[in-house]
Amino acid sequence: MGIVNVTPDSFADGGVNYRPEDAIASARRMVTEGAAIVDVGGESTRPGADPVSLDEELNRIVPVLEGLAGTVPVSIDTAKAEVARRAVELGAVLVNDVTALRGDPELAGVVADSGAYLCLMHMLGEPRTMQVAPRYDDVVAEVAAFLEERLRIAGDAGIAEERICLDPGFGFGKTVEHNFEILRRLNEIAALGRPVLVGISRKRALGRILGDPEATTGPLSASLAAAVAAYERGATILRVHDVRETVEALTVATAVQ
Ligand code: 9MG
Repeated sequence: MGIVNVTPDSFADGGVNYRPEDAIASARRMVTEGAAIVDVGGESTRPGADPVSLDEELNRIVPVLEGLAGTVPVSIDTAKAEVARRAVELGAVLVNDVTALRGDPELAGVVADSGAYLCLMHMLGEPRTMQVAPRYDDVVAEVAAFLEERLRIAGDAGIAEERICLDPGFGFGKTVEHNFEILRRLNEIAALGRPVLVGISRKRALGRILGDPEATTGPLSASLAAAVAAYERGATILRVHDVRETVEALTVATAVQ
């Protein structure tokens, strides 16, 4: 899954896809590099980010989806039902909801009615405050229990389980140690029986494990190591900025397996 942030304020990619023509070109390039799907988002979810209005989010993503015109498999990264509805009309096939259906009460209905796929992600708190002293007794057990519960709630809302993937939410209300504990024990998330999506590409935990306590991003080398580690522990979808390099790393990891 290639990442196309249509935002001016992403730490990880410096807002390179803020202009629609750049976002469209990036999405097309990612698919030629081996992405099965591109995740288009108009609202930053980085730690400390402020929410954006519905109009602003639509203004950012609609021209991109119109420009792609269904030529590329698209995931829409949104927690807003109206954005998801518009995106699905414009050809999006997956709704990537970092709130796991806790943000907008209408979103489950949009997903159920459209037959889109859905990603349910774990987050402790909300982006503005989530990195303020996150605490768990057993982070993996708690994330797994949360995802199981959200899977049940999505099913109750009429979304077929076969269309849902689960995501432990690297960096969303987790310390560096929490993130690495989840990565080490990712097989426990895979044991829930749904495909596991991992988004750790360029995240700050990677920069911090390399020795910079103030890092806000991580380098490509660390992102590739994390992608391979996740793949080896059962991840099936990797949400990444660097598609070509990740496909190459995973090709080698697959050959080893
Ligand atoms: C939008 N977004 C940013 N990070 C993410 C992650 O780790 N997973 C998912 N599903 N979405 C993410």
